[in-house]
Formats: sequence, C-alpha cells, structure tokens
Amino acid sequence: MSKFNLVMSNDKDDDGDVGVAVKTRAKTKRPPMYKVLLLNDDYTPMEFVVHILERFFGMTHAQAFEIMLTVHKKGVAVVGVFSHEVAETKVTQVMDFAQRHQHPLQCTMEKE
Ligand code: TYC
Repeated sequence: MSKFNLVMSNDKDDDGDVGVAVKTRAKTKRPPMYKVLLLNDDYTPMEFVVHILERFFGMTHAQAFEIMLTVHKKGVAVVGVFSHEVAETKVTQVMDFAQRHQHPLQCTMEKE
C-alpha cells in the first residue's frame, strides 16, 4: 500500500481532513487599567483632600492623610487603579465635589 493510500484510509468520513485536530484558545486580553492621579495645589485645604480620599477611594483616615501628604510634598500621587469606566467616574466625582466647594483641586487619569 502506498503512503498516499495509508493517509486516505484514515480519512474516515472522506471529507479531506486527515490532520490532527488541535484546539486553539481564543486570545483573551485583559482590559487596560487606568491610574487616577491627584495633583497638589496651594489652596485646597488638607482636610478637604483627606475627606475626598476617604469618601471616594475608601481609604481609612490614616491612609488618606498619608496619601494627601505625599501629594502635598511630591506634587502628585496615584490614588487608585481602575477600569476606564470606574476611573472616569472617580475623576468626575472628585472634580464635581471640589468645584461645588470652590477648591481648585485637580484629579486626572492616565493609562497604566
Ligand atoms: N497643598 C495644599 C495645602 O497646603 C494641600 C493639598 C494636598 C492640596 C493635596 C491638594 O491634592 C492636594 N493646603
């Protein structure tokens, strides 16, 4: 029997498929994450910033005070990493709250 015939003899349903079926895994990609940044300024009261970090980022008073001091000293700090939608919501909440209290606090997001 020729080699050709041997292969054909394995094509049980005669549909031309003689290879081994290999399962492929669809490529999944984790969604990009976004850093939410808080910026320093000379006017927003420290306690107001601490309150923001407790209220919108779920920090304890001690955590919030520490991050606030980092922003105060270094000019900026990452206050959380979220999906695009959640990061956008946090930025909007902080900016709205600061504006309502007439503080110039700035909050932004950037892709990780
Ligand atoms: N620098 C402000 C002050 O001395 C305090 C401050 C901290 C403001 C963090 C903004 O994101 C900020 N009153």
